[in-house]
Amino acid sequence: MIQSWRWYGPHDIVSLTDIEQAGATGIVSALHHIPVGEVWSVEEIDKRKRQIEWHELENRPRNLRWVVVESVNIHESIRMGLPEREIHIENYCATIRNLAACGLDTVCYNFMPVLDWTRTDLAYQVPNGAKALRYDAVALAAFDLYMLQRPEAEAEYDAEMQAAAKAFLASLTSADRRTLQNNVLAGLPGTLEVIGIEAFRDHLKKYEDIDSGKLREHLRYFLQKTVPVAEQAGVKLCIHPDDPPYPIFGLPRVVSTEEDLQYIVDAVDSPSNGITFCTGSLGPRPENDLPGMVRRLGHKFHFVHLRNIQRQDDGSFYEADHMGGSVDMLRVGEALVDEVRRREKEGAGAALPFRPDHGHQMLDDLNKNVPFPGYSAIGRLRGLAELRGLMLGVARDYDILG
Ligand code: DNO
Repeated sequence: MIQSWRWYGPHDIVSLTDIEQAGATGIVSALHHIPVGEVWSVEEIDKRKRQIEWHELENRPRNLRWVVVESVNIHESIRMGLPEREIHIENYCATIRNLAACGLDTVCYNFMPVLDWTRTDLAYQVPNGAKALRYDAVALAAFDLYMLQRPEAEAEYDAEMQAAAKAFLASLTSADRRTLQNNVLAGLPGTLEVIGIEAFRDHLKKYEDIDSGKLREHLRYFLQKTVPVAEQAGVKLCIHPDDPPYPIFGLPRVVSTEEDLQYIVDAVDSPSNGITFCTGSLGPRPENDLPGMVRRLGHKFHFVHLRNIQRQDDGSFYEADHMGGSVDMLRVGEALVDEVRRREKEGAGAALPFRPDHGHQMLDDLNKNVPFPGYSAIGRLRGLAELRGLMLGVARDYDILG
């Protein structure tokens, strides 16, 4: 297993030296400055690779390797099944080939319409004073019903939730409302861009006629076109689950359950059609049996995000310590180590990269301005240290982290 760490590029407040000191050897990065849908050129990819792997000042290689591209994002026309998806799929294939030419072989992506991950609170204080990301079902309903004023929303929430949402909204100052809106609409990783409420309404409108059946078809179409290209180039695509793993704002979701994942891997049978297993994204749905998913689908995992969440009574959750919360991380760790052992036996190599997904904002990081929520240094350092210990303890073998 490769201990890896997400790095947003030269503007990240966490430096590559910090990451080396945290004990990671794999870097997860993307060319966030290239607009979604455009081709990543060999030149740009190589430039980032060199930034990561070569210590310019000391003129020596770093002990870091760019192991996963997270993410090459999918153009909205592909999710919507529009005619112009053809050009964007072609561009996606060109990017896959260019990445392969630069020695990159693992590409993560997601298939969430309009927004990437969604939270309502980016500074939720846990009892020890650290800050975490939280999804509050009542706050989301309040935003949906009374700020966004989505026409279909009223029919989707029961009377109790509507009353709670109304009371919650009444408790907010206008500054609180602005913060809530920004938190919900700030879903795109690696950008500081927050779309406005009008633009968001327009995006939602475009999905009026796209239900989960159609979205699945669009995903299958994308896979049928890209997976053969990836296979030929020796690249492994791995889809990231929805976060949270259920529909919000009436938008369809198709990567939320084991059945969804099974559908996806069956859609195109190829080693290049795989999964990014993310415990924090799949965890909010109590019926998702995470250790079981590792046992049944682990052979399709190309990348793993380990993060815990604490489920709360009303459908809310917050990001808990990596070893605390509702996800049984111990059992997940055991199942992952077994999967890696299975690969070793088959001679397939054990190079499965995992990363501590988000971490708490804690200690000195509480005084810093953290541009990318969840991605301060110290909370992830703690997470990685705990996960490293877990894997070593379960495997009873230092080579497991080779
Ligand atoms: C959140 C991440 C997601 C993930 C993308 C994958 O921090 O887990 O942003 O990178 O959804 O495409």
